[in-house]
Amino acid sequence: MNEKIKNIAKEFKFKGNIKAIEENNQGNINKSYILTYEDNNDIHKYLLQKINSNVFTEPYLVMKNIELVTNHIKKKLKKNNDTIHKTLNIIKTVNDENLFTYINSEGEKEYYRAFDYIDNCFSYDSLKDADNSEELAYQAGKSFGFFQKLLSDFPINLLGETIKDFHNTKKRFNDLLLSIENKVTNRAHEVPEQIVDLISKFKECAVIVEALGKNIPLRVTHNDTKLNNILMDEKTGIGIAIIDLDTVMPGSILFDLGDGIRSACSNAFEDETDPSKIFLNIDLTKAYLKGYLEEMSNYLTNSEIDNLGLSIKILTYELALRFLTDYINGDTYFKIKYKNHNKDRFLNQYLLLKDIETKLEEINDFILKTVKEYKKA
Ligand code: GN1
Ligand code: MG
Repeated sequence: MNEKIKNIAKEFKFKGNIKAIEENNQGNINKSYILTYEDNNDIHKYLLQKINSNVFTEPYLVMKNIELVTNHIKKKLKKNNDTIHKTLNIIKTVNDENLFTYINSEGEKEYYRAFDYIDNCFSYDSLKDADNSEELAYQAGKSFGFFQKLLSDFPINLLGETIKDFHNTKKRFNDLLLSIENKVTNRAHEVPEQIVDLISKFKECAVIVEALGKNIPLRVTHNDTKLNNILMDEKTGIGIAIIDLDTVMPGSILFDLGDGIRSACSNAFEDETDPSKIFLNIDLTKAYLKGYLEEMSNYLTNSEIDNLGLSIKILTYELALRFLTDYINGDTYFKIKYKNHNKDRFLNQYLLLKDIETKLEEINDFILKTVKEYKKA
């Protein structure tokens, strides 16, 4: 058993005796462990995470946001007698704090937090090989729609901005230009045509961030709506919980929809390198939108509806910028598994972006038609 983690676990109000520690390698940012405890004859499972404090420089603010948002969701679920859906439940430290901190042997401060582990669920990294992929895409869209619906009356001024400019396309674009200028590596020379093309798309891709807080309202946004952040019930297949609430912040719900479809409806994993496999699956996209709009049609403003389709393009553009910037900067942000990992991820998102552009008209028509249907309902 990992002795270090076992000792850290003693700092939390977990029930019973520790039986197992299992590392979970899904995320690109934090380190996660699944802990199993035995309490008399009951088994309890917990998720213990080390927060990446290079990325999340204000871990207490992250936890405050999560606490506020999950309390709001819990209250709503209770009021609606909803016993199907769940949300994250923070397990406090023995000192009743949201975080346990300690200084490691290198003198760095480490931050740990814990949640109940939501068991008997599954999640997907990609729907490409799933048998019932359309049903799953529908559930994915519905889950994030439901999440946003529950939070639609949350007082947005209570939330702090934990990562500044997280979905600020203009800032992400400038970061790419800076990385090219700074030349930490010479890697920008490997993809000159793609860079020229990204520059040409900048103006169109800046429209959401330019309208944010004006035409497009600020709302509670998850900001990391990857497919594997939805837990689906093993028996029913229903999406029951949205996890990974670290980036819950004020933003536009368009960020969530765009990022969600980029992630769930791509035909390939984010690091697939075979170009023939990288495209947006239009049937999955429609299924996702159907689920999302079923929940959200009556809560969206006209300016949000008008930009839903475009948001898919913009969020894919943004992630392409981010992977490329990190590649040029020498891979300091995203965890990589091999040398050109960020380059492969970039090229993947770039191809996905090109494909999305060819499908936007069809997507927009579908959105208008579907919103009309549900607005009546
Ligand atoms: C990161 O760690 P993970 O997989 O939840 C990133 C997201 C990216 C994603 C791409 C805080 O999320 O923004 O879309 O990788 N999260 C952060 O795989 O930067
Ligand atoms: Mg995340």
